[in-house]
Amino acid sequence: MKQRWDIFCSVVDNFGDVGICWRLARQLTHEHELAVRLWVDDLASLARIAPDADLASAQQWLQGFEVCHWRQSFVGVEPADVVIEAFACELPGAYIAAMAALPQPPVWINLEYLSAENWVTGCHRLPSPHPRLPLLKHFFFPGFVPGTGGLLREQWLLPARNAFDDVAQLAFWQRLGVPARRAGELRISLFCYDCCAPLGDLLTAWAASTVPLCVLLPLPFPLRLRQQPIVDVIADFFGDVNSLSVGAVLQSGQLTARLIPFLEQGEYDKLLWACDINFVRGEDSFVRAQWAARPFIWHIYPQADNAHRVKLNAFLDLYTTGMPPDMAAAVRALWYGWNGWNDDGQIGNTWPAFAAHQAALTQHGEKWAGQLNRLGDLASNLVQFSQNRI
Ligand code: TRH
Repeated sequence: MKQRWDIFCSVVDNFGDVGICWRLARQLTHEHELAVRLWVDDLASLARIAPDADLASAQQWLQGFEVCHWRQSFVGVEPADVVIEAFACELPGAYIAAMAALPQPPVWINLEYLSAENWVTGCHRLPSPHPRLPLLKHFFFPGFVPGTGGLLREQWLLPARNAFDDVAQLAFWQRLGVPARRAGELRISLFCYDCCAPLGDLLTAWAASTVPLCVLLPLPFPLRLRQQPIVDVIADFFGDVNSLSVGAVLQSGQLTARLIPFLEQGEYDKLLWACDINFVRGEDSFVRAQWAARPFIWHIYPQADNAHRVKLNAFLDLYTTGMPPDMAAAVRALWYGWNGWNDDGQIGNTWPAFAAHQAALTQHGEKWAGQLNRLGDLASNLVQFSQNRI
């Protein structure tokens, strides 16, 4: 009989929590032959990245595993052999009680957020006994260095990326309704938080670029376009307030901006592979950009007291290791500017130096992805960890 895994996902906001749990559930099902049940409290967020999801179903089978709407009482639900609590979401009390009542309690793992900070290796795999019940929970940290759980990476991912040749790329652009690249054109994908990124300033720099630039913006809420502040910035910049809709093509100087639909998760990978430079955010798109091995810019999830600045610096320290100083400085300047930390609040002046290093950054991205690859992948590392405890 297949080993049973339950993954609990409470969506705090946006798409990262559910995006990561969905990816993990799929990989455990397809690559480790486990019987996976994914509990999600927000099916609408899931449906953004997995359009087959039925918003009205309390229980459904998608891509070979069970997806349950996490809103029921949980009385009578039998716990799985391995229980993943994603990002410290609180498991239902009845489910915890049922775990404790089993002769052999499940392996209980809290899958943590991703961070490059040094303390992570000291906390990875640490046990935490339940204060009252005979249950032990372990903390499991993804990460970028040995001594962490690594990053999510499906077995097919790098072979598929390597096989994504010019023909596949052309077919992808055709599916999106985007014309083939013009000679010398730079393609950029742009996924960022609505708040804080100095997009207007960057658009100005892009319009004045020496090469043609095509920027693709996937928009999560096509029917609520004007409620997304980023769309206002775009409308202001292009002076085109009324005709904005998904599919819009806007032009200024060397810059063409295309508003595209939010893509199914697998198609989003292809967008990252097909672009020369990727602006990503949060956690999952940030990781996918690293597997895409292209130059990328991280809009980090903003936290109280600028805690995210420490996190961003910790990552930059690792990622820029081995870069020539001027290249590392160009990366840091654009990343700081994009996250709102440049002293003058400007970002446009940091773009030319970053763009000048595009080819070298692509080479560096390959090396960096190879280094990450050697850590194993998060799903396999989770499986190995749990097998030693069952
Ligand atoms: O959406 P995010 O900001 O998500 C999260 C949440 O904010 C969460 O609370 C926070 O803790 C975490 O970030 C750090 O960014 P992220 O993580 O990149 O998730 C986006 C998901 O959406 C990812 O799985 C990729 C997917 N996606 C698509 O499937 N299609 C698309 O077109 C795009 C742009 C993204």
